[in-house]
Amino acid sequence: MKILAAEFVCSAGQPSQYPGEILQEIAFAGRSNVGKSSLINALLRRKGLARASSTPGRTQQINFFRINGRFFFVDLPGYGYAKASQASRESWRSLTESYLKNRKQLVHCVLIVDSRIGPTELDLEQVAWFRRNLLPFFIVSTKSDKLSKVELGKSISHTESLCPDLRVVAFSATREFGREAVWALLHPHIRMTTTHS
Ligand SMILES: Nc1nc2c(ncn2[C@@H]2O[C@H](COP(=O)(O)OP(=O)(O)O)[C@@H](O)[C@H]2O)c(=O)[nH]1
Ligand SMILES: [Mg+2]
Repeated sequence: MKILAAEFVCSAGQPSQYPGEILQEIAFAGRSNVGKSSLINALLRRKGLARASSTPGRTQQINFFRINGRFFFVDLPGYGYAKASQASRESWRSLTESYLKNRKQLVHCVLIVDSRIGPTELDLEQVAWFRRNLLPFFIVSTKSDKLSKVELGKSISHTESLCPDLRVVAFSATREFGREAVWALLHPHIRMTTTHS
């Protein structure tokens, strides 16, 4: 995928703030601080576009990025921030669940896990939730640069065993490792309306 344009469009704290345009959307979900924004930046080769914050739990809204004027990347707020209050957990749940359940133009999701840790309880709950709601998705196992080749192999097998029938892609934002593999899985879900590829 050649990225001709990638722009931040808006942050939404409620459905009325979603973009009005009808373009296909790909949503990225994962624990707070897992590396969601870094994955988005690496896929788009735009440093700092999706703010890669080192402070977990700060991104509480849904962020929309328009790519090539044709589709959106949607950065969902991260879950599992230990210091989050009950009220902010509930507001996270109602915001993200209503987006994921009701957004007609959502065509595919990406669930990001940390390759050093593997899927946590919360990640597995998210996997089950995606399945229950019939949302198509695959898993990106990020921060793979922190592991040796052997450790990474074990981590991916572990993730695959916990998440049967799901594609798991090893990724590193710092090394841009796995970037093409992620695009290869996203590509079929983005309808081509121009001749660019
Ligand atoms: N070594 C390494 N660090 C990463 C990678 N991806 C993200 N990080 C770091 O992890 C922290 C959280 O990343 P961020 O993208 O903001 O996570 P988000 O909260 O899920 O959006 C930041 O300090 C990033 O620099 C990666 O692939 N490798
Ligand atoms: Mg982020």
